[in-house]
Formats: sequence, structure tokens, C-alpha cells
Amino acid sequence: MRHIDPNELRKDFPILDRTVHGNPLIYFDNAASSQKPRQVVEAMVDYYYNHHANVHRGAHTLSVEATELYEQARKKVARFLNAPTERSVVFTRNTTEAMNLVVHSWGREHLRSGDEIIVSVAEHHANLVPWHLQAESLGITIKTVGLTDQYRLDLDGLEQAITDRTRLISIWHMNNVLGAINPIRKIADLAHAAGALLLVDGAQAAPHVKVDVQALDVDFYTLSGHKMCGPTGAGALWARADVLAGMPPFLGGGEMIGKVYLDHSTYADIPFRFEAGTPNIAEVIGLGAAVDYLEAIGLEAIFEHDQQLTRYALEKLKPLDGIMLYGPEGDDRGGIIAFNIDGIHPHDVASVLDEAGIAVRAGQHCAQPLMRSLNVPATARASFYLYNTFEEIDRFVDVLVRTRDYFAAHV
Ligand code: 7TS
Repeated sequence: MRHIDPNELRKDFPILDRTVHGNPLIYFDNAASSQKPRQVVEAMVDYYYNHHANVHRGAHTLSVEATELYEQARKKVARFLNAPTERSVVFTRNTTEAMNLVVHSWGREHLRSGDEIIVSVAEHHANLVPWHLQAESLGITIKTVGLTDQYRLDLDGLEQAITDRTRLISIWHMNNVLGAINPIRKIADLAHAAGALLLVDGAQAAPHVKVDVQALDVDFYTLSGHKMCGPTGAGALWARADVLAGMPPFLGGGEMIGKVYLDHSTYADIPFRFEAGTPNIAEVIGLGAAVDYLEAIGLEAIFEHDQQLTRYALEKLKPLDGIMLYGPEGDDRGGIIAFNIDGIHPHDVASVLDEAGIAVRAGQHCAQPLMRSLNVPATARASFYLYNTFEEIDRFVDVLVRTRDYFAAHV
């Protein structure tokens, strides 16, 4: 495995050269959205400058070229996930849209009154609210599984929650607050043994760990391009081809049809049945370029770098009085560190860090039930990626300590 040299990679990301409030930018908000390398931006610019037309339509040269670029991106995403066929890669705007697609299409087709689906207390709202929108009309029960005291999914609790009415387990791969990584293959085995399917929210995992949908034996996998060096506006749902083929369209319009009459329509085959209207062509091409970029570095190397940074940061943070950390011990976790400083609101922590040029997120991280279960109103969160360095962590910890001490002395 090649190791990452973040200082080399940083040259691909012009934004990392800028300053914020007179300090060099330290970008630790990667779990919200990553920065974009030149290669991705240039792929989109090249498309607009040289190839733009609508896809899957005209016989003219530009339309053929645009379609080829768009469909190449589908092949790249399929390769990225080790999917058996690109036919089961559906482009969406983001993970949220991909999750909604499963809930509204698969859910409405296959869930009946009295059926149960299982989620955890630590879901992003994108894996809760779509279910809330449908639960009442479908008459389904949403069961929830908690966490262990080690901030990991309670697998015993999950096993106990499964019944003969369980139709789907819908769960995160990497948690966006805790950094914990779920044993997806084990959960897939549990789901399948009960005759249920597994939907995995891969928004945080796909950018950082090698995902193999066949080895993981999942039924659905979702991702957001903007968290993995791609542009906003392009994400994907992968689903097992036989499952996807049995799903009705979610949005209707151009591009997703077979024949249209005045009173009814027939629908296109997968994946086009789920891509109504003109798609985000440039963004999808940018996502394809992001996949190329990440694969050239290697997902194993990226994860190793995340882990090294995380281990380093935790070693420095753990001994500090007055700094609370929320996340599991050990290496089997991503580069996401949620924390609080005793007596200081996380928004104030984030503001002080911003003054020092350090970007972190503060708030509830679209995970209100998790915040309640942790018994905290909110947290600050630092999240790392391939261009982050140990020196940036030194500076971050330094500013945190000074912030803690300043507030202790003055407030
Ligand atoms: N699922 C998880 C686990 C996420 O972390 C996010 C985004 C989403 C779904 C939704 O992704 P989107 O691209 O559709 O918005 N999480 C975050 C975050 O933690 N901070 O900002 C966005």
C-alpha cells in the first residue's frame, strides 16, 4: 500500500492555500463536505467548454459525447463500489435523495401495515425523516436500536429487535458524529437470516473506506459525491439489480419512460427509470473524476491516513481536563471527533477556532436523537481527510487548550 503525503496532495486543492482571518485555513469540516481537487473541477470545466449537450437524447455529436461521459461516470461509481453491473447505479443529488428514493419507491411497494423496519438512535436525519413521512400512511413500525457505552451500535440489541415482521434494517456505515464504523457484513447476515433487506447510509464511509457491496452483501448503498472530493449535486443509490428492477419510479417525467399515452405510461428499464428529467450532468461527470482521484490514491491509504490523524489527535486530546470526547476507542473508526469544552457552548468553540482559521462544525449534526441519547445539547466536531496534516492537529489542539484556559480565567 502506498502511503499518503498530504503535503503533495494539498497542491491539488487550491482552496487550502487561502487564509481565514489572517491565518492559514485548517479545514476540519470534511464530514459536512470535502474540498475539491483541480482534477474534479477541470473535468467539469472540460465538459462545459467542449462537450455539453443534453444526455440520452439527440443523435448529434455533442449529445453522444455528453452521454458517453455521463455513462462512464456510472461505470466508475460501479467500479468504486465493486458493483456487479453499472445498471444498478442510480444518480441522485445526494445521500438524502438516495435514501428518500428507497423509502418512497421500495418502501411503498413492499411495506405493509404491521411491518417493521429497524434504525438506530444514531442516524442522520436523512435516515429518519423519510421514514417519518411514510410510516403513518404505510402503517409500519420504526424500531430503534441503541449504542453500547463504547459509542458503538448495540449488536445484541439489534438482534433482539429483529422479528418475523422485520422487512428492512436501515443503518449508517460510518457515523457522522461518533466516527464509529458498523460491521456491515455482520448486520447483512442478521438481516438476511430474518428475510429482511439491508439499506446502508454510506455518506460518511464511502469517502474514506473501501466499499465492496458484494463482499458486504448489502441490498442498498447510498453516497454523496460532495463528501468524497466531488461536486455538490451528485450522489448515488446502488441497489441489487433484482431489487431495483422490482421498484416503481419515484419521480415521473422525461427520460424515465418506455411509452407514454394520454392516460398511462410504461417505464424505462433500470437505472433510467429512476432518473427523471435532465440530470446534473456536469456534477455526475465531476463525481466520476472524484472516483478516479480517490482510486489513484487508494482507499486503503486514505483510511490509514485518517486513522493516523485520528489516533494522533485523540492521544493529544484525551489527557486534557475539561475536554469531553464522544466516540469509540480503538482503530476501527473514522476521522471524526466530536467534542465539547466544559462550560463553553460548542458554537462559541467553533467561532474561536474560526478566528484562528480552523473550520469545524458545531451543532446537532442532523442527529438530534443521538444528541438526546448522549445527553448533550450539541457538540463541536473536527473531521479529517486526505489533505490534513499532523501539524494542523497540533495547531488545533493548541487553540483548544488556549480557549479552554481563557474561558476558565475570564468567564
Ligand atoms: N447520512 C450521513 C451519515 C451523513 O453524515 C449525511 C450528511 C447525510 C446522510 C446526508 O448527506 P447529504 O449529502 O444528502 O446532505 N452529514 C452532514 C454532516 O454530518 N454535517 O453536514 C452534513
